[in-house]
Amino acid sequence: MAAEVPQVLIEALREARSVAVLTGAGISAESGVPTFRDAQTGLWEHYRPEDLATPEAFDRDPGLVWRWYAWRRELVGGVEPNAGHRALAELESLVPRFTLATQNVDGLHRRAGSHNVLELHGDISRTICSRERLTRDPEGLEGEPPSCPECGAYLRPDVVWFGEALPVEAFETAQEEARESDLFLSVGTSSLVQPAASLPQAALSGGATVVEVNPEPTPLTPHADYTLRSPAGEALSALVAAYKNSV
Ligand code: BV8
Repeated sequence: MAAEVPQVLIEALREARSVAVLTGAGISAESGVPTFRDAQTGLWEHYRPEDLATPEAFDRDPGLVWRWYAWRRELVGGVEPNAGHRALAELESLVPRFTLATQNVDGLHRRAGSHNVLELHGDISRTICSRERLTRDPEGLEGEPPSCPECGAYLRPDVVWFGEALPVEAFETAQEEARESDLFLSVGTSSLVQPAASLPQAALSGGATVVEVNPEPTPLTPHADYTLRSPAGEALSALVAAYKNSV
C-alpha cells in the first residue's frame, strides 16, 4: 500500500528551491542492515553498539572492535540499496539544490546513485591508521586489527566513534544547507545522536518545512511540520512519484 502523501507536502516540495535530508540507520533497515536500536544479532547480541563504537572500547580490546566492524563490513557488502535510497537519488536530480547528510556508514546512498552525500559519521569500508589518521589498505595484512605498514600503529575503521569529533567540513556544510533549505527531510533516525540530531532544528530556525519519515515517533516528532509514519522505502517512493505527477 503506497503511503499517503499530503497534497500540501507535494506543493512544498514543488516550490522548494533547496532540499536538505538527514538519514539514519532506519533507511538501511529495508536493505537488511540492523539499526543501532535493533537488538544486535548472532554472536554480537550481548554487545551494545554504543559500547563498541568508542575509542575506549578499541583501546581496551582492539581485536573485539575490529572483528565487530569486519562482521558489519561483510554484512553491508552483501546487501543492496533499497527503494528509499533510490528515491533520494532520484530526488537529487529533480530539485534545484539538494544535500544529503547521512549518519550511516554503509555507503548505500552512493551505491544507489546519490552524488552530493555528506558522510557525517564516516564510511565502514574505509580503513585508516589510528595514529596518522591516513587511509590505509588492510588487504593482505595480518592481525586483528592489522598494524599500519608505515608506523606500526593499529589500523581502525574510518568512522566517527562516540566522543570523537565529526568531520568539520562535512558537518559545517550540513548545518549551512539545513539552515538554507526550504524543505528538510529527517529519515530513519531516532534523533538521539548529537550533533547530527541538531540539523532539523537548524532547518526550522532557517524557516524550513520539516518532515519526519519514521514508523515510530522520535524527539523530533513534536517539532516537525509533517510526519510520514511509514517505512522510508514506501514513503519516499510515494513522495517522489507524487512530485513527478504534479509537475
Ligand atoms: C561528539 C558511527 C564531541 C560508528 C556513530 C549527552 C547528551 C547529548 C549528547 C551526548 C551526551 N553524551 C554524549 C553525547 C555526545 C554523543 C551522543 O550524541 N550520544 C548520544 C547517544 C546521547 N555524540 C558523540 O559522541 C559525537 N561526537 O559529540 O564529539 C567532540 C567535539 C569536538 C572534539 C571532540 C569531541 C559522535 C556521534 C557519532 C557516533 N557514531 N556511528 C558506527 O556506525 O559504528 S552514531 C550511530 O548512531 C550511527 O551512526 C547511527 O546512525 C547513529 C544514530 O542512530 P540512528 O541512525 O538514528 O539509528 P537508530 O537505530 O538509533 O534509529 C533507527 C531509527 O529508524 C528508529 O527511529 C526507527 O524507528 C527507524 N526505522 C526503523 N525502520 C525504519 C525506520 N525508519 C524508516 N524506515 C524504516 N524501514
